[in-house]
Amino acid sequence: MKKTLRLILGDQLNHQHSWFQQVDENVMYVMMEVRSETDYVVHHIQKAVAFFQAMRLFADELKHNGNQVIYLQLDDSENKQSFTDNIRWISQKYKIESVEYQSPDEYRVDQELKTLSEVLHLPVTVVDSEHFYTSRTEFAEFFKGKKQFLMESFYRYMRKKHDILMVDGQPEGDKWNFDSDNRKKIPANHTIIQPYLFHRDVSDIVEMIRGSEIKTMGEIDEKQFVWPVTRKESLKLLEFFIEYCLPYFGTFQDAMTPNAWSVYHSRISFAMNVKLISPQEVIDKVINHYRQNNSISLNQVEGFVRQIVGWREYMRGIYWLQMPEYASLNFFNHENKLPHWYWTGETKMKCLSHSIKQSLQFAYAHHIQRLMVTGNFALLAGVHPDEVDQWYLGIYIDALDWVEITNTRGMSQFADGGIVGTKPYVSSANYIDKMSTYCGKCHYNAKQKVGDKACPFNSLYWHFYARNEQLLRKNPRIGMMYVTWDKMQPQVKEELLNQAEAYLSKINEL
Ligand code: FAD
Ligand code: DLZ
Repeated sequence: MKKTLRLILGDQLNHQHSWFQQVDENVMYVMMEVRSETDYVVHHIQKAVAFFQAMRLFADELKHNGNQVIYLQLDDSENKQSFTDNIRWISQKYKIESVEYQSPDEYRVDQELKTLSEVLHLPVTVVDSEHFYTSRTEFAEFFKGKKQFLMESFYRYMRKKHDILMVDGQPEGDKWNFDSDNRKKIPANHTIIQPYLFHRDVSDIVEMIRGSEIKTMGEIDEKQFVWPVTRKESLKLLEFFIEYCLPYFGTFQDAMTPNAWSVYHSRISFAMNVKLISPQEVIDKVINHYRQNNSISLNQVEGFVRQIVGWREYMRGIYWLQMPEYASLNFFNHENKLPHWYWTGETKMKCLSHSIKQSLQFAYAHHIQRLMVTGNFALLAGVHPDEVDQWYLGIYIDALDWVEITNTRGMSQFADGGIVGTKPYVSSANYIDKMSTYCGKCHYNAKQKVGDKACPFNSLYWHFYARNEQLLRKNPRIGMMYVTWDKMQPQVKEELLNQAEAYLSKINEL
């Protein structure tokens, strides 16, 4: 029998993959911790640790089940520090006759692995990762011939195709979207549940990373690592979410408060992105629970289903349709640097200081903090999308190019000029004040537009529209903003623009 080498990437920890359904003595698995993956961006220390810890435990389980596994640790003397270089020497050493790998999720790695056959002079087979609802090309087929990639039409197609929350071909509750019941601020007397955390000792991995002098950002409590790194832990976190957070998920989906870092969000993105759990089993469990518990309202469940069946699959579709060009789009030609305080949280703006500090502490911020606080500010401040991408790709536990870049460059920075969204997600302080309890505790005044205490979001908001008028005025979803702008007295406009310019000139001191 031919000896086959199968590569498992760090985000392919899928126990249910057909590869693992039986042990084959002619198959050797390889997993590797490599500098090519630790160094392509400055990762949060918790992100690097989570990947290595989850990979090691996955390899242990494969071995325990009787599989042959080569696991290269980062500090292994044989480690050549790249996928290709390691596969080359392993193939020679073990007289490998064919190589197999699962379709990678990242374009960069996909390109590298496509050259394997040529480099190794061996037959190489690519198989599906058996994780997503959609294939890489299904999105392109669905939107073929259409001018716009509307998430809503894709989402409805997915709901129908997979019969999710459907009754006789119609959406359950007779509506596709329950956003009008959602988007509530946290009431003053409401106590949010504490997040469910794990307490794993990961000090050996932290020591290895520090010893290898890999550049990282953020903090870690190495004796009590809080993220799930096994399938069992991932399922436990999901159960916790379903039991305690799902009943409020939709209602407080957009709410922000300095008193809670994840509100009622699931925090399962890392577990799903590394494939310890699948989107289908998450959705099945959520819907089963909803069916068995009359107390959970449809708006909570639909809001959650939309994120996974809609947004997550949609972003993957956009990625594979638009890469590699997508990675260099810069619709507004923004050129500025990210303020220094994106790496410390040391700013007087409470919303940014809290969102950034919690990101450094937990490698996590929820969607609205990412979109309407850090993303919103970077866009208003005219930061180059490359800078913004690097920051998001590094700092979050769940950050992988396919879902980071589409959310950051696309949804958040509108650098794609409207491929993902129909208009930029920007707001003045008004939105942040409406959805959060940040502004009451802030140095700046959310209601003030000019003056020392004026919230920077207010003048930067108008500066953004004014400087991008040529690009945005004709957008039918934005037109009203220019009606308001046109009605302002010239002196008011000038004051706003001067205020914004002053803030931009001392952005590191805000
Ligand atoms: P929940 O709010 O509980 O949602 C459940 C799940 O839905 C998430 O786990 C996630 O898998 C999925 N989901 C929700 N929103 C999105 C979305 N917009 N796109 C894709 N999937 C979604 N998500 C990542 O997984 N990796 C990233 O690198 C990433 N970068 C982002 C950058 C920016 C600027 C923005 C605005 C969003 C980004 N997101 C990213 C999407 C989203 O913010 C995270 O998926 C979510 O915050 C993860 O936390 P959670 O598991 O508690 O999510
Ligand atoms: C994020 C990450 C890191 C930090 N390190 C590794 C690694 O050493 N080995 C590995 O296989 N994967 C790692 N990953 C996740 C990869 O970036 C991800 O598996 C690939 O990009 C595939 O899309």
